Amino acid sequence: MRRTLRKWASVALGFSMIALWPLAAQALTMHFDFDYSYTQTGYTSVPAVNHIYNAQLGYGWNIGVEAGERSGEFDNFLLRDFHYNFQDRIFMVDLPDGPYELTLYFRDKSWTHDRIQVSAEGVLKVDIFELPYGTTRSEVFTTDVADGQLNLTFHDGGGTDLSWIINGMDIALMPLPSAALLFGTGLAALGLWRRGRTKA
Ligand SMILES: [Ca+2]
Ligand SMILES: [Ca+2]
Ligand SMILES: [Ca+2]
Repeated sequence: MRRTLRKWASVALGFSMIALWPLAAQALTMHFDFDYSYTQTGYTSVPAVNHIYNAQLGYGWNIGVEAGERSGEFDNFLLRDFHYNFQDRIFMVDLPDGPYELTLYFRDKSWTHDRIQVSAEGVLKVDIFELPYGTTRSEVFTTDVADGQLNLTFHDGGGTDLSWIINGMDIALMPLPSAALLFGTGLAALGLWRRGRTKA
């Protein structure tokens, strides 16, 4: 009786873990292109207009922003255009809680920006003293989401130019020990089940 119970518990655990693992492995990355016009392949467009957050979409700005584009950079749809504003704006993305690695891309072919600051979940993560025109900068940092939503505040901290900019962003859920654990637990449970079957 005990063996039967253990057998079926193992079966249930094994299959639920195996079923859960691919879900845990899915949707671990998101890519946003803050567009004026053209969108980089593999990226989700945050368009020049109609880019306000709504729960159905699951991402967007809290308030409208400006969008800009520089001609002559048609080779790279991510870096040729950008969003910017003179006041603080928050970009929000609904995400499962967890640790995330973010990569933010900054470039303006024609205009130098300075003191671009980005906070994630209220913590300052990016502080670019100067972004000379024609240069590309990528900033990588980690943040923990614990409330179901990533909140990125873009701020210009002064200097000569008074607007922050953002061209693109990659979001990746950091490698989850739990994903490997789930898989391992699933395999172990299946092993137990097979052993139980052999004995029965
Ligand atoms: Ca673009
Ligand atoms: Ca500035
Ligand atoms: Ca949050």
